[in-house]
Amino acid sequence: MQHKWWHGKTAYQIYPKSFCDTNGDGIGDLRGVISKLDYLRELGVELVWLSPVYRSPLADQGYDISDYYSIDARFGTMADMDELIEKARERGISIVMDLVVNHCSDEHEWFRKACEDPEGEYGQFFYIRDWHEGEPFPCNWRSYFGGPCWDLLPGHTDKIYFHAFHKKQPDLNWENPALRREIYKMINWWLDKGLGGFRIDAIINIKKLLPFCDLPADRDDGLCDIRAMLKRAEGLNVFLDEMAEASFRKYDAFSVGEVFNEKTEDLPKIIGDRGCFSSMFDFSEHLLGLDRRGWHRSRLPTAEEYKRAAFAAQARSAGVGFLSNIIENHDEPRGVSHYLPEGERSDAAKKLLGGLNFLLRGLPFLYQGQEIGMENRTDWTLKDFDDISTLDQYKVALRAGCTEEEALAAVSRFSRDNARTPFQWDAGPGAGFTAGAPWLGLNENYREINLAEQRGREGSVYEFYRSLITLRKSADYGETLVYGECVPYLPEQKNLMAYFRRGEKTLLVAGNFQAEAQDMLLPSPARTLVLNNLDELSAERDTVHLKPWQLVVFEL
Ligand code: TEU
Ligand code: CA
Repeated sequence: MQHKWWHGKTAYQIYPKSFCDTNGDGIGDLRGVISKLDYLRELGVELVWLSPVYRSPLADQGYDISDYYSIDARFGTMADMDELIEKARERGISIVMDLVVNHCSDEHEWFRKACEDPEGEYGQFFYIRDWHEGEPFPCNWRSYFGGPCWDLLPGHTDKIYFHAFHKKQPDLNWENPALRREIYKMINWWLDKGLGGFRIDAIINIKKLLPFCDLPADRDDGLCDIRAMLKRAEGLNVFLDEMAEASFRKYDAFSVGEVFNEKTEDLPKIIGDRGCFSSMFDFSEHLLGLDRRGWHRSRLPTAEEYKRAAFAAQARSAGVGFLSNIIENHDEPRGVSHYLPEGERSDAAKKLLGGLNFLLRGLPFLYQGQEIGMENRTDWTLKDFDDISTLDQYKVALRAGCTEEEALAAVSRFSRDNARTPFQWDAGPGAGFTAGAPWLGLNENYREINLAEQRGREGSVYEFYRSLITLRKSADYGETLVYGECVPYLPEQKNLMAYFRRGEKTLLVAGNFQAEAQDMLLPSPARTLVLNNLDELSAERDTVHLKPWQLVVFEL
């Protein structure tokens, strides 16, 4: 495998709106990110992905861009962005931005011009169709945020436009080479400013099954999940390869795709040495327990399911390329609340989950707050939520016959807002996030779970993550942890998640993923105990007595 500049790095996702507010308006901003660069360097991360800060009406928290070439005033200015890129570089940190090009905002000038002249040049930047009251839409696909993917073109009664997400996020027509050229020009403008690369948003949606057609309905609304269409759409890689050739490859830029439901045979084209992206996120664990009919029918995954999904993803990508491994992001509930059972979210269990994911082969991607073990809020009321996806799922649950309490319980478990509560810097007012009123309510446990309490405290979740990052960069084990193959060990042993990392050295990572103790037979004598999430270890000859939620790493 060709060695790349980013391979040995640990990545960190910042959701700027909830990271650090420096002007008291309750909204995190770029100056807040700049003020925390020394913190990020101390943690040891070297790739920082910023969720969108471009000009936007924030209908979908910035994933609805109205100007790709400017920074939204709520986050700061372009001068702040340039300063952030520069000061990050001085600390050995590359900034990665979010590339949201399946759609733009309905307030983007392209869309405004399309509404003025649907037959004109900019009308071709979107999917606009003639339509008359009472006629069926060109297809019965359901938006990710609920309802049909079609809405009236603003200012018209006989034209409609397509949106896979919210109606304020009109899909861009990637079949149009003029649109694609505009996108590549914008990417290169940002790369010329010194970005390290991009995270590519929702990119599987850019290739539609055309001409538009109905697919079998999967609910009583007569619509079907849009992902049923994506399975049938062919040719995505033609666009992705053209984009990579016109931009990323020219700059040796890092690119990580948000790719769901990919076909295994397509992996080499996506993340192989000649693939269109440097990496793609492994979402297989997140998809466990999810029911397409809605969050009210979805459940939390078990440890065994988690283990099998992780090992399957490792097997699929072995010898092909690098996955980016996560336990959470801005679209998911907090990992420790999702993968650890109620009542078992101790520091030991949080370190076990984080370590088992971090030490897999691939790029470790931490999400802000993961390093201090932030959890889901447990006191949501309906009016607390901001997220459009959550509010849609609440309605879906009610329509399916849930009571208001049942619907609220369902969305509280899966809401994206769980990951968007403000970062908990300290136990002071506003958790050190803001001097004002936060745009989204704090998790009240910030008095117990915050960085200030954990920094420098032996055995804290924060210090454990620092040791993981240090280990991955160490002279002794770095090569093995970055490039070594990942091979399951005793996969049949229930709730034991153990795997070898075989490179220059041989490491055995072993996690007791349950609340009961269990023994593990060593495959060969352990030369060194490299890591332990507890401050003790009981073993004799070839047997290790693992305590509940104990994670150990041996050099064999
Ligand atoms: O998400 C793409 C996406 O399809 C899934 O994350 C999921 O369907 C969505 O989160 C609804 O639950 C990306 C961004 O990560 C997400 O924040 C945006 O809302 C979405 O694209 C639209 O840009
Ligand atoms: Ca602010």
